[in-house]
Amino acid sequence: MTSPLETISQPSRVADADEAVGYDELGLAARNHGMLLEAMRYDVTPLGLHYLLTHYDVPMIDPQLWRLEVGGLVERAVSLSLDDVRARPSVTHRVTMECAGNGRARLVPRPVSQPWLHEAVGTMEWTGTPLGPLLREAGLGATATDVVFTGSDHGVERGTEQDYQRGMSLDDALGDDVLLAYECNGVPLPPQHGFPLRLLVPGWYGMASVKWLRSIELVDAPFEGYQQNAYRLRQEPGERGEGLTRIAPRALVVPPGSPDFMSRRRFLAAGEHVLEGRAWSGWGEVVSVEVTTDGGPTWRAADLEPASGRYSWRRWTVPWTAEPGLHQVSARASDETGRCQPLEQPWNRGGFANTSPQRVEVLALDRS
Ligand SMILES: Nc1nc2c(c(=O)[nH]1)N[C@H]1C(S)=C(S)[C@@H](COP(=O)(O)O)O[C@H]1N2
Ligand SMILES: [Mo]
Repeated sequence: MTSPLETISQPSRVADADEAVGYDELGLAARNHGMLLEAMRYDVTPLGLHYLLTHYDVPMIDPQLWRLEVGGLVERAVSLSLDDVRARPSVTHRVTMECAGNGRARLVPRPVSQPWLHEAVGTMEWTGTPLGPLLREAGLGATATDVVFTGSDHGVERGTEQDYQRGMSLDDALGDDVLLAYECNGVPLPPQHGFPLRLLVPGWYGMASVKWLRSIELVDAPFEGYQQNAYRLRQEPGERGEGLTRIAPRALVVPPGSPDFMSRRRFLAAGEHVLEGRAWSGWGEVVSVEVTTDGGPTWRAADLEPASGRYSWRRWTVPWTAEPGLHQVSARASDETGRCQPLEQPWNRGGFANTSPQRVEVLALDRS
């Protein structure tokens, strides 16, 4: 029997050739805003400029009533108030987070979903308590292999009613830097970023970092729920595909000069400029950024500034003498594991991990 919810829920779909972005995608884009690319000038993305991705509605949570339940295959179930969580040892990590769907709208054909161009990224300082010690205090059951994290938000997606839930292997969840975060950039989490508490998995695509966290459950098999199954690289709908985990390397350019309001194309005075941007990878340190101003034939190595944390982006710069005329600026990153940004992106049905380089058109004007 089909659920009545299927009548209001869109199936997964790839746009027809030349099909324009629809009101459904516009509605998602208006809710889930990106980071303004000029905000890459800040080492830490100011609160409010970080990107946002919320599948359902932002839930309204009373912090007095809220509790975090830790249960399942543990020796003693634990229930914590927000004060209990805040009383635990705290750490702060500067983390670059990116949505796995960043770049989706540039794939051809376009998977119909949140239509990100390049801007689903941000770097904030997240403060919270490490997850591992809390799980160990609850006592890891002998048969526990995996952990399920549940948020307080509720909705339907592709016909499946659900609370937002994600799983991780116990080994990954016990990793050094996995955090239960209650602050970002030094203030309590705002509602849209997961108030009062979220999971934060540094280095991983954003979907792993469950917002509005209310329960942590230890289980004895990998979690196979909706969001686990959705975030996989597939060509065909029925295929198992590879699960998304860490963030693939990417470099972005701070758009130089000034923009046209509508086209976002850029202009500046011909002459000496410094191009700048950011580069990151969830697999290891970024070791090179190459930049082109002629749309690809020639690439030059950019200067990289030191990273300000294991999980945060690196600033890069490169001097540029802009001759009068039209230029195409792009950047690409490689990391210490040998992963690099491909020039041609392999397609996948979910529209994930499209790191094909951003192209910025810049008109240099002769004003001498
Ligand atoms: N509970 C819950 N957690 C969630 C989501 C969600 O919709 N519900 N979206 C995920 C996705 S897909 C991303 S990219 C990040 C975005 O985090 P942000 O909105 O704080 O930038 O949160 C993740 N955690
Ligand atoms: Mo995402």
